[in-house]
Amino acid sequence: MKNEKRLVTAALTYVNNIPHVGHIVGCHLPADIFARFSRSYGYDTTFVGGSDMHGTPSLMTAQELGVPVEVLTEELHKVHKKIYEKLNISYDIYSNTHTKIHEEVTKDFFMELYNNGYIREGEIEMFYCEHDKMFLPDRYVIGTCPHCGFSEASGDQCEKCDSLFSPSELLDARCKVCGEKATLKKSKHIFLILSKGVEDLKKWVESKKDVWRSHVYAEAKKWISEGLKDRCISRDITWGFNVPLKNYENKVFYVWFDAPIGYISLTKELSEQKYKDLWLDKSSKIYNFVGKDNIQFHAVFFPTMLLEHKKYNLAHNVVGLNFLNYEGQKFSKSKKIGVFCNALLSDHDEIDIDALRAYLTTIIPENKDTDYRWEDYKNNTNSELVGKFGNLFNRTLNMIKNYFGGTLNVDEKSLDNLNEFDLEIIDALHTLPKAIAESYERAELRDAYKLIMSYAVKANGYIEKSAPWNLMKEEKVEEAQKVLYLALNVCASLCIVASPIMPNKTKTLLMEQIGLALDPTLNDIYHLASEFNIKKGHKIKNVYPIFERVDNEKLEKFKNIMSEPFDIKEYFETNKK
Ligand code: B3M
Ligand code: ZN
Repeated sequence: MKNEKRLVTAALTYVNNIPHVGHIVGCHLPADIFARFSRSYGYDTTFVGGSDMHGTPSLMTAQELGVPVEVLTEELHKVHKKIYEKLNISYDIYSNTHTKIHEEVTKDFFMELYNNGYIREGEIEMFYCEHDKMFLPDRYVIGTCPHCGFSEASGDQCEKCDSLFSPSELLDARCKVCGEKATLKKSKHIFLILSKGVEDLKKWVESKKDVWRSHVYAEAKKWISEGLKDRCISRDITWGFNVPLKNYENKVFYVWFDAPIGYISLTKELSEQKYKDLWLDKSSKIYNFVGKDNIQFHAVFFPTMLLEHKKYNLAHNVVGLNFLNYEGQKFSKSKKIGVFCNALLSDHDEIDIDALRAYLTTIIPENKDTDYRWEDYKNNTNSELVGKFGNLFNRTLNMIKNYFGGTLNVDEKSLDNLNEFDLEIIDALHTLPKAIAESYERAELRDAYKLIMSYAVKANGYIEKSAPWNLMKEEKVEEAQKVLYLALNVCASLCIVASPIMPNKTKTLLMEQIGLALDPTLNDIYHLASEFNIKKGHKIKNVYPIFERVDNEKLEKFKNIMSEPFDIKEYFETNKK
């Protein structure tokens, strides 16, 4: 085991709907692959996640559906949890931000900031609805756009002409809930003073220049150079944690104040010891995986909160991702454009989770926006997973079965007469797992996948060049055994290095087909990927193709079940009955 204790976090997803594939590749999957790799590499790894329960969008959705917001978020939280389980996201805890423990941690965190002088009061002007007796967050206000005259513009932006404006410019403002006139009214709020922590923040960001991806570093620098204005951290809504200050009892914390503190609470909910080891002990390392629109909060806003609070560790790496598009377009629920995850809630034969994970890995938007394309899903399955990866296992195991009744009577020590092809593949076994580990370690998961496939291609090439079928014809039985022995070792090695991406298939291959009593998802196992794991007299178990080809008909079926957006209204109507 390595000494380093690692905390891996994936952004806490809002639960006003269910996730689509963009959320999966935008943080849950890369975080999971990284966490799985970290465990396998011997880091003492903890992976936390949860639902972000608070915020205006959930409250609005609940009101639109006529469901209490507690019920809406709790139900959708369960749905989210099931989907991530189905996708094999290996959270050590998947909880949520509406818990007792999170309320305590948030309030303590706030009081510490307050007592240290980082909180000030201030007044802002907001729309108010006399009828509903409530202040209206931007999304609750509609009116006429001051630029194009569109009559359904919302709070601070117009969907029609794309302009942004300050809410006071909106003409004929109305309350979205009841349609009555909305008027501007002053309201007292609390602000987090960001400027006091800015020098420490600058130093911290500078220290990340070579650690973070360049677009994350650049975004942090941009926010800092624009000057950090104090942030309003209270809201006049009824959903969230109440601000524990006199005269603020009716206000709640801004969702982005409590949500990132959620990482701390989730760790604490998992175990008190882990909370101490990961948040208080300076030697731990935290990795935040976050979508594009969350970068500023993880690289600027939350770190400033932590710096001002002083007690907790800051992230070592903020792994910021970009956006995923769908066949060249933006995901859109209303237009049914995209790949939604509700189909994962029921069993469908068409869905092969590891084939999906593998394809999604190829489109993780690491350095730029990427595109989900069904044709690419099909090609990846057929040419990479079936044609390269699966084929290597299938032919190797089949030849061992057919030529030697499934048993190999050689081992590493009895190898002699190694030719240049043998030496080349042995060299690959010694070096490629290391190169793959380096890609994983940098969270460059697409590269890790590419290297894995090139490793399989190399092994296939080795078999082609060595042609055991000819050796058998020429009665060079020992040589044929040697070739298949080396190939089988590479197969075992591939199971270990590919396990973070395809945990199910690689486990089946290693344990049920190759027949080694070795679970590739175990902790601290990665070093075995560069070793000869097959012993003399080894008997393989079963042989069958591990991936299935996707033809157009199957693709069409899969596409249809995955393109059906989740009907939240129907879901709650059926669930109420
Ligand atoms: N809930 C935004 C989102 O779901 C927000 C992330 C919180 S991370 C602490 O994309
Ligand atoms: Zn109203």
